[in-house]
Amino acid sequence: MRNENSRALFERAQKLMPGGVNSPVRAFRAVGGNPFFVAKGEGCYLWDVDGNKYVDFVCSWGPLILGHAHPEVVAAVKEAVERGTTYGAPTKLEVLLAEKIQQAFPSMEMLRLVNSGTEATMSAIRVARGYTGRKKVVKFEGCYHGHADYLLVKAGSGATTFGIPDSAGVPEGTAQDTIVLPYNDVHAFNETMDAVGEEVAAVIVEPIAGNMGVVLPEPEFLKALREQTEKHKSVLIFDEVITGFRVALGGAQSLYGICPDMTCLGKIVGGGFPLAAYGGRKEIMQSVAPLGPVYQAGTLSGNPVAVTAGLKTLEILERDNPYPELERKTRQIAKTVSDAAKEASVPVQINQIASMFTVFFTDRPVTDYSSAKRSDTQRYARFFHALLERGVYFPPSQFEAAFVSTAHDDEALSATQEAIRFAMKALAL
Ligand code: KE4
Repeated sequence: MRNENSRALFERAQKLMPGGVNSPVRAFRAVGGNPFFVAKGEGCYLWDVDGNKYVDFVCSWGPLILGHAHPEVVAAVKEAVERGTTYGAPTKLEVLLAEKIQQAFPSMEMLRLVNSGTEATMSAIRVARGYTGRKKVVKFEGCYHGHADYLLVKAGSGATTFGIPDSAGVPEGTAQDTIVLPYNDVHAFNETMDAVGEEVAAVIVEPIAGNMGVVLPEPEFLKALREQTEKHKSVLIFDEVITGFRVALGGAQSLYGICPDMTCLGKIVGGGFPLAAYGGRKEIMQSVAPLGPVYQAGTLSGNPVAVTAGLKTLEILERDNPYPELERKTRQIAKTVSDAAKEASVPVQINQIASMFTVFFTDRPVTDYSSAKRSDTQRYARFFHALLERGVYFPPSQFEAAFVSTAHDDEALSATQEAIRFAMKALAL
């Protein structure tokens, strides 16, 4: 594939931005080689600045469940921009989006719109600490909740990819109130809560993990989190930044029937724009300024253009209910991977739910951070590049989720299946 234009841009970008990127996972460091620079996205395709075309399974790391530049979203955003781009004052649009979020997530009795998933989780934890008057936070190894200081402790996603799960620059004092436990380990969690539960302000979890690659909760796990946080009056926070509107309109909490005290949303809810949300029980959310003593604010929070994109996206998801079809397409891809891997005698574990999945290059089930880390990341890197050469773009890291959108049509999926068969054969050599 030609790549001189991407290479030239990458040269320039590296002089200006750390690693030449505005978010680490985009730098291809985990898989080697240089990132391509995107010229355009449309439907399930990306084109780079050298004219190469890719079937996109990154989907901007989750937001684009409707694919790139969905015509109805683009039209709505164009119209919104003509009415101005930001007012710093309340609008009807924010009321409409908040109502739609609440319809999908009844546990979010009151909510606030913010600009990123990190802001959502950071704010939710501050609110939980303000509401309970406690300091400790429990998180799980391999889960990534954004880059707020106290959450960058054994974090997943790029933090794991680059082997810096505990980031530099996070003072001891900050991290010491963060307790990190193994995901899916009910015994360790119960033991910890029995010991310090009364000091725990919040337990935050990805109810379906996406940031160590996809890892599903074991049946008893989420139940234990709910029971212990109820018993010790800690706030249970579901970080549904990936799973919200992805695995179902009502997210993982609607699939597993567990009602958290607070929920964080991002990605899909912003329709491809910087918009996220946090919320939960009214009694808790009433502690947020200007109602209560917990301060949280944002110049562009509830931005009318971003809200328009989010609102239109949720309207389309409600109208079309694409979830069964998305699951069918995703299972089709997963089956192709497992058949091709068997054919090539390459050991893989595929964790898939709804339209998110991860291909782990390991011969044992992946149920937590340590089993995910046993994966052969070199093999993943070779798989990634073999697919890329054939015009299929998977996440440039073993510890991320791949996504299918409503725009992935039969033509794109069969090209992808071809590429997967080719890539697996290349691995077997
Ligand atoms: P942002 O601040 O990146 O919008 O959201 C942080 C966040 C919070 N919670 C979960 C479950 C998340 O997955 C994320 C962000 N996800 C990563 C990829 N897994 C974003 C990609 C990136 O860092 O560039």
